Amino acid sequence: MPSACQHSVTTALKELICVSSLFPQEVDVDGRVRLVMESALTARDRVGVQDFVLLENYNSEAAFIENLRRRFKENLIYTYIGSVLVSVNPYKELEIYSKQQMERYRGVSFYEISPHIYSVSDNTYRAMKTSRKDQCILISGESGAGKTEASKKILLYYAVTCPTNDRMAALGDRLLQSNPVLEAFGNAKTLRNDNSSRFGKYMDVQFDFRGVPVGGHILNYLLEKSRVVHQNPGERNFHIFYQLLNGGDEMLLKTLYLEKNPHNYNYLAKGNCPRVSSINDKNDWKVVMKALSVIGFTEEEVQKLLSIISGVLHLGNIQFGEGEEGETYITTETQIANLTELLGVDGSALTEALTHKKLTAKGEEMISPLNFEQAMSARDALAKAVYGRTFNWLVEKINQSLALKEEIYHSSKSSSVIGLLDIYGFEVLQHNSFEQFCINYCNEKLQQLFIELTLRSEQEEYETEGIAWETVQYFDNKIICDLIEEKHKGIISILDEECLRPGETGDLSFLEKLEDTLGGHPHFVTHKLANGKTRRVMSREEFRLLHYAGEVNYNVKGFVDKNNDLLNRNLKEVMCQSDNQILSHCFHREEVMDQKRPEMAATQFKNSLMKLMEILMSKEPSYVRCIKPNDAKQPGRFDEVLVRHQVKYLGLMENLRVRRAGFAYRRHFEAFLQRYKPLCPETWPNWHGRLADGVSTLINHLGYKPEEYKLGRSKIFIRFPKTLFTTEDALEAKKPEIGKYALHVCVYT
Ligand code: AD9
Ligand code: MG
Repeated sequence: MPSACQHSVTTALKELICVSSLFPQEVDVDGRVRLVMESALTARDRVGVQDFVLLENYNSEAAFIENLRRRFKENLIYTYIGSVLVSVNPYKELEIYSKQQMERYRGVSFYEISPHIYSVSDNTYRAMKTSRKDQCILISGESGAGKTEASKKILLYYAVTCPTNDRMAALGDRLLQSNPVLEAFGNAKTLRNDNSSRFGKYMDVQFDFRGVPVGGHILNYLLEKSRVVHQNPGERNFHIFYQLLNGGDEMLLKTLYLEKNPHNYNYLAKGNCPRVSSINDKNDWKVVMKALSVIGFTEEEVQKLLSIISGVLHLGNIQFGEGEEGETYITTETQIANLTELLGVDGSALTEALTHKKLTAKGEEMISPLNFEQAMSARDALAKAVYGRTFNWLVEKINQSLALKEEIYHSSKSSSVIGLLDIYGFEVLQHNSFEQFCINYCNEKLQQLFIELTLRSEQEEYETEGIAWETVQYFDNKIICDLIEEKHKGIISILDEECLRPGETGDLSFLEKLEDTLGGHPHFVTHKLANGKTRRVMSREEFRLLHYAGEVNYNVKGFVDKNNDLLNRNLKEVMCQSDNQILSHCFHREEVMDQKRPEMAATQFKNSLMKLMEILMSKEPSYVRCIKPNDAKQPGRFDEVLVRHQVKYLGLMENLRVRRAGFAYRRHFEAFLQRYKPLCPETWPNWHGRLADGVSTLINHLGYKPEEYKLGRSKIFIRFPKTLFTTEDALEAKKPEIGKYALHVCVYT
């Protein structure tokens, strides 16, 4: 297998001609290349084309879907649109991820080999090494489409195939082991996906100049904390709770005052779904415990962590009673005793803080009793805060373990990174709330980035270069991003305003403000019709957003509270004094003293997404577009309606049209001339005139036909790879005359 450096530029170019080859070279389940004895045409009929660019009828959505379907039936889940990888979730284990498979893809270009997530991984890695530019791989698709699996496969590919040394060997392990830990605490079974990511994750893998992985860093985004206290029917809380109850030995459970049965815990009983056939909690527990130790968590830290996790379960079992005068009291004293120990807090202070609120008015502190409802929500708010902050602590600890060590940092100034983005996918549930609103907003932003970086930038380049071009129409979802995030009049601003200056009816007055400001917006709908009548099919508590990926009705109930994300001050005070080090790290004294209101949840999320977009924009992107073939999570089922919908909203047809209508190569005049000037007596050894004239002289001499190329203002655009390939061959033939000189000039500028 050729390595990256052995792989000459000429070979790389030759690979590209495979794009126009119709012979579908495929890998069977054993990893062997299928040398089928059937004609290329019949083989193609069966397995489709491996790059949609090759579709004869590339404008037809039906042909696109049929190609996906044929390949899916043959277990060929990957297909390209140029360099974008489309992946269909097989919902079964395919034997295409072995170490031998990794070796096949190592150092081999896209076009030389069948499509695979390893090919994207490898090409990204080589691009980083040769260009020294930071890269990122953006994985998108709806919930259950296979994003997390794809990101794990990419990481594994790097851990296995990248060069390493003794000092760095452990880093690969730690990078890999961060996944089971974060999944245990941040993933859960939903109706859409048994292992649904309930947080967004962006991971940078840092490489030194030799391509050795030397560090990593994770950014996490908005964990769906509400799941800690509530789950919809058929859904579960975060995996870790069930892993602990199923996997923890008797002794451990005893010290945590836990019983094995999840039904005994209010926070686990709501979804009525303690077991999931595809999940083995007991085994996963072992995996997570091992992973924690590989990452470097001490035994004491693990024990504190588990105390917190069980503390959350005990919090959920706290019950309140109502006295004759409406005062609230706790009826479950044992829980308080357990919590005192597990959370390391003062029992009576906790009891007081769960039933009373501390206020400061005109410099004076006042204590006011909470009613039953308020006490319940104070308890739930505490459980969410404890869990959410512990999750952030986990990420922080993992980051410390992956951090680029100081001395390596200084010796590898030229290090580059590959960023992997795996977020929660677009989600439409029966009942959509604040969490779905944030998740779907995040997906809008990602789609916007895709448009910016592929569709728009490609077309804009033709425009700036003055290349005649038939514009491909696509839906630009900027209008929806603006609707959500615009200052003063976007949904998030209006929600913040409602939190700061609440109306009488809370969530409903938020909805009224939305209607007042956004009524009439083409992507915003409520039950009110323009003529003053009522839209029957919509509840009075809902607003509908017409997202790029489909319509979603959001119920406003809980929006204000969730955006406020407040925790009573006296509860914070209790937690600050905890002698559990994780908790005292998570709850700071300054926070209690600080009277300034922290940013609200949606605004915080918006700002973190803005930063993420900046990070991603500064890197060279590669795309993996994941598709979910059916809603039943079953292998072999390809639901055309569902797939068509995804193909539509992911903009895959537009992506293909832009790609097809475009030019395979573009080069700055200078780079082109520098490389190919030996092929023309007038440009060799040096051309002294204008660069554009030099290029014209050169290609006239080479006999390029007008339909094969276009000259822009600073670049030459070549339509077919074949043209360049022929030119490369001519250069190769000249080699004895000119020496290796020219071949060192990179053609990929
Ligand atoms: V969500 O937005 O986090 O809810 P994802 O991440 O897109 O979603 P995930 O990767 O978790 O989906 O995939 C869902 C399930 O599909 C996995 O648990 C696997 O059972 C299955 N899957 C996905 N990709 C593959 C694959 N390449 N091979 C086999 C797969 N199974
Ligand atoms: Mg996921």
